[in-house]
Amino acid sequence: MISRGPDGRFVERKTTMTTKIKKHDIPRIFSGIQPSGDLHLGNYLGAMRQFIELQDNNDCIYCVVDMHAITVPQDPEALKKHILDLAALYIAVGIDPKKSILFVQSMVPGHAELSWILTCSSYTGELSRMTQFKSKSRGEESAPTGLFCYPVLMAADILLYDTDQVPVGNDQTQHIELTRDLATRVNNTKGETFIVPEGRYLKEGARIMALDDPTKKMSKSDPNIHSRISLMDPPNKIKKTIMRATTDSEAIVRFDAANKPGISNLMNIYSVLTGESIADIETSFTGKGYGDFKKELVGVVQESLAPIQERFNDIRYSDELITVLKDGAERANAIAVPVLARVKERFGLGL
Ligand code: ATP
Ligand code: LTN
Repeated sequence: MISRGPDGRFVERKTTMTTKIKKHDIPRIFSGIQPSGDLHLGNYLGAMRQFIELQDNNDCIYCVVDMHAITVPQDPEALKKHILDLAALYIAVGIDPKKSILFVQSMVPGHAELSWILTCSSYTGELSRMTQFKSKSRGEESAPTGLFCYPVLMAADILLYDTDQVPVGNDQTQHIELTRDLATRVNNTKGETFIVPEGRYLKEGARIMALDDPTKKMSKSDPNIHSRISLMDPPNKIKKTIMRATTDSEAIVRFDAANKPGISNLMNIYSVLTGESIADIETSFTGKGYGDFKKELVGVVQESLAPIQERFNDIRYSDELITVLKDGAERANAIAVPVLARVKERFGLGL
């Protein structure tokens, strides 16, 4: 039955569909990262470390979201390389394919199918309010439709697996809210169809800032390579980037994110990688200058990244990586197919 809702929009009132969706005994986690270039310390400390911790007590699904990557122009060969690089890095940092499902988005057709169905439940108004879309399309009269629909594809990724929780950075809050809105809207109009997922936001301390300018976040798209430390950076690049990192003129190793953002960011990185508290770091560097602290940090970062790089080199060109991704796609597909069948049934699609 179709009638107007309180806001004047046409809404379809709930029909007779009442099947309950079974709650999971173990929370299901889904997250994705775009294969859009070298991953950096921010991605690792902010997002991937949480993915690894979650593996032990949850049912985790991690994805290389290659279809999101083509919302901006991509060279096909470079994209293929970045997909395999990212998959190998997931494993190198500690995602265990025996514990978690690791797969490439475009290998499971349900993402694109569900994305279209959700597109038909979304409004241009809500999509044009997305800040990521606004910033990526700024100044252009006509923006790529893929960029506009990006958050609907992200909602499809999440809802396709009956996901309970989505670990992401705070920059993704609006996309998670849209996902929840779309799920609730479909549930209200078609009967219970989706689990409404929760965002699981990374702690504030997990935000790593750019090393050349600590007022902006470390980012893979920054043109200055000394703004970030990539996970595959060689030891000399790590040294160069840290030694030239922007600090202040006080030269006292003290944490004060508002007034001393540069040194505070470096102390944060040191603390997360070593497990030492900020207070202990301040104590052990009392009377020492920034040069001493930076030299220590160079060693800490080099030692932390060496095993990741070694594991990456072992797996990146191996048959094992391909086997893991094929197996991951099969396991993901086995979860996605019945969810998509449920959605199609609710929408009256097919026979
Ligand atoms: P871009 O700079 O091209 O937008 P990005 O480096 O921000 O990319 P994404 O692929 O958008 O990386 O993000 C992957 C994950 O890493 C997300 O969960 C995001 O919140 C997290 N992340 C990205 N940058 C940082 C950072 N500087 N500190 C902490 N977490 C981060
Ligand atoms: N938009 C996210 C990447 C992403 C994602 C997802 C994250 C695509 N699909 C599903 C969590 C769940 C980003 O830019 N970080």
